[in-house]
Amino acid sequence: MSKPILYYATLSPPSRAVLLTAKAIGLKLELRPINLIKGEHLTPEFIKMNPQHTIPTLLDGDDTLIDSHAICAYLVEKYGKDQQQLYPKDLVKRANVDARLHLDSGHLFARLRFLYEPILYYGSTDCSIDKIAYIQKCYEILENFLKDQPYLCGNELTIADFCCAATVTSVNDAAPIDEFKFPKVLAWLKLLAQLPYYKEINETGAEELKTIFKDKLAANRGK
Ligand SMILES: N[C@@H](CCC(=O)N[C@@H](CS)C(=O)NCC(=O)O)C(=O)O
Repeated sequence: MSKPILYYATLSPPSRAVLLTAKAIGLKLELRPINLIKGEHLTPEFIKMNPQHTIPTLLDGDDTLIDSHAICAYLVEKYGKDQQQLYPKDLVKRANVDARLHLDSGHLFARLRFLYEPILYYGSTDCSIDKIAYIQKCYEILENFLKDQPYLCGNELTIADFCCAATVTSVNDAAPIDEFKFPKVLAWLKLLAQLPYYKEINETGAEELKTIFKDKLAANRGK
């Protein structure tokens, strides 16, 4: 059986969430890098495949899947063997994971985009305190979830941790995580960093994105 094909970029937090999930379940993917700056996601072929023109996009046989959260859930369900706890079968547990995935989609990643995209793509210089504070508001929510548990949905690692952490670690230079206000968020990131594949898959791309963001902001400001 041929491997599922992933259109992705290491700079892209949602792509990294899918890569972390694939690694956690031991699934090999055929990787096809997409350069967003060059507009490789805006070709007629790509838009035909994914009308939302986003990465990650997964091709599995004749099926096309879009959205990192949906893809992570699909991969665990279809290919995870002893790793079903990453997306639990129990309905209540699963609903909690889904809720955290929506937190990433609707709040965390949405706020990262709101800050990053105008600077990366449209020459903006707006790195204003309200955008930063808006992201840090999400850290407050994460801190509350992590109050009595090591992972976002309890004592077990789930795909919600991958999705939220890939976003947070991509924006925590512009929107720093205050160690006094958010100690649990920092402890959670440290815990995830212990995964043997985490550095290679998440950290390198996250650092690269933060550097590009800083350089672009400075260039837009004419520095
Ligand atoms: N909710 C989507 C968001 C994906 C997304 O916005 N990816 C960005 C790269 S990080 C992208 O493809 N942007 C190009 C575009 O929106 O045209 C997911 O989780 O997959």
